[in-house]
Order: sequence, then C-alpha cells, then structure tokens
Amino acid sequence: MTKTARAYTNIALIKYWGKKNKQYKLPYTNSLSLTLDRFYTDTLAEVIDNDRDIISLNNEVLNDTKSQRIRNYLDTVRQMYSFDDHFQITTVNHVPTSAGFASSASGFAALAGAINETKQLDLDRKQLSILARNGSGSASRSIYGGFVEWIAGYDNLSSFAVPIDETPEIDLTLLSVVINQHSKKVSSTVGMKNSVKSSPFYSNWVTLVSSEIKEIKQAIAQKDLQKIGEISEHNAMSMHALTLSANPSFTYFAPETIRIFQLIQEIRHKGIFAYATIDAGPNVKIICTKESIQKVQTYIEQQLSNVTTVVANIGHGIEYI
Ligand code: 2P0
Repeated sequence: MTKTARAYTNIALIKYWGKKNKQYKLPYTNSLSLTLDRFYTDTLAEVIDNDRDIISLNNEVLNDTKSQRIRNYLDTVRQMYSFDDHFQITTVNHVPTSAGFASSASGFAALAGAINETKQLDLDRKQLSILARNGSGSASRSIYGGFVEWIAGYDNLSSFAVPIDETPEIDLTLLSVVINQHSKKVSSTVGMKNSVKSSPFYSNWVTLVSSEIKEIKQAIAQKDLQKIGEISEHNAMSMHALTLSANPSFTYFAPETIRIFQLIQEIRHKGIFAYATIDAGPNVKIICTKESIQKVQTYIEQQLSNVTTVVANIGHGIEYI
C-alpha cells in the first residue's frame, strides 16, 4: 500500500534570496529556517498507465497552465532517476493562503517524498532534500523539523539541507499577522533575479548572511532566544533592503507591514518579547515566547482592525501516513 507523504512549511530566519544557478535552484548563500507544526501538504503519487501526469490539488484536477510547474518538476525527477513512469498526483494543501505562508516549501517536499515512496527509490533525507530543492529552493529545508540549515553547495549533489536541532527545547512561538491585501505581488523568482542583477548591495548581502548564519547557530546552541530574534529581524530587513535598492526598485511591504513593524518596536519598549521577520509578501511573522504571544496578539489586533493572526509552533520533518 503506497503511503501519503506529509511535509510541513518552514519560515526562514536567515533568508534565501538569490540563485546562482536557475536550473538547479542553487542559492548564493546558505539559509536557516524553522519548520512549523500547523501548515502542511499531503501528497500521494501513484504510477499510472498513461503518457501524461494527472495532477489534482484540493480535489480539483489542474489544467495545463496551473500544473505546468509540477509537470516540469516531474520531468526533472524522471531524468534524475532514469525512469519514464507517469503519475496520478493527489495533493491536499493544509497551508491556507489566508495563513500567510507559502505552500511551495511543503508542497515540493511532500511531492519529492511521495515519488520516493511510490517508486521505492529508498532515498535518505539528504537525497530527498536535493530532490525537493529541484522543485523549490525552500522545500529543501522542509524535509527536517526544528532548526534547519540549507547548505548552498556548488552543484546539484552538493546543495541540500541539514538538521541543526530537530527538537529544540526552546520557548519560541510564532505569530503570523496576515494583511488582507489584493494587489499582485512580484514572485520570489522574479524578485530574487532583480535583486541579484541590480541591487548595489547584493555582494554585501552575501557577506552578511555568512556571518549571521554563524551567529544564529551559536545563539540556537545557547538557546539564546533574544539573539535569535535580533539576528532574524536584522536579516529579514536586510533582505528587503535588496528589493528597495534594486533598479527599478520594488517592495513587498504594504502600509500595514510598516505599521506592524512599528508596533513591534513599541511592544519591545514595553519589555514584551517580539521580533519580526517578513518573507516575499506583506505579512509579518512575529517571533514570540509562550508568555509574550498573547500580549503581542492583543496589542496588534487592538491597533489594527483589518488583520488576522495565526499562531504556529515548532514542527517536525517529513513523515509518511
Ligand atoms: C526563504 N523565500 O528563505 C525565502 C525568503 C522568500 C523570502 O524561499 O524560486 O518559493 O521556488 O526556489 O523557495 C521563497 O522562494 O523560490 C523563499 P524558488 P521559493 O524562505
């Protein structure tokens, strides 16, 4: 009986922002993330007697346009592992867009796991991470739980994630503040490309990430949550400085994004623990403690009426159910 692969989403504390190789999604820098417990993707892959893959997402069979990225990925997998089977892919996404997290990380990690399962490839987690990365860079990190580092590498076999601490005993809880905004965003792929090409600060970013990765790993080892918060916030703002300094300039921030950032500074001045991180979108994720999260949530919801908040904790790696 073929099992379903389940993979959870992750939030980068040290961001991946820029590819040195587009085909294999090889990043310029290492990155470091935290896997979350609440948002995940379930994927079942079954070999079919057909010369086209059939892809269904949340009970809807996807048309060619909607499934193109997954079809291309399956072609890559067939090439990597030298087989020519086609698949019925059945995916259920438990990463609602309303929760403010990207689904590509859990999605491609679960898909890599599902192919491994149905084709009995017997891949270890390093090989699974490589396979997931070929779908989406951040998916390489969703193979593991807890704190995870993606080693940039230099070719398809040397770029993969490794666990830093899969079950950290640390008082960290995440509050996602979701801004209801309808404007179309610049995709991560395009945003990264434009930042690498035209931000005069890109080489500084590469240097910064290398030192911040070292510092945050030390902070994780020492369970120094304040240091983790400070480094994460600084790294996120530095990533967004690359978009503002690109030519032409662009930003993922909405007016509310800045407002929430100011509120977090106010909250900190009151002695309440809160640090911000922001991905390629307007929503703000706040690193809190179990004690601070309630106060942070109440403060933000009182000040801003048009946002919703979602709480997530530390999650584990890929599993088969
Ligand atoms: C990250 N992001 O480290 C960074 C921070 C967004 C901001 O990885 O082109 O969907 O598929 O490799 O992984 C989002 O980009 O990009 C992302 P591709 P991906 O989480």
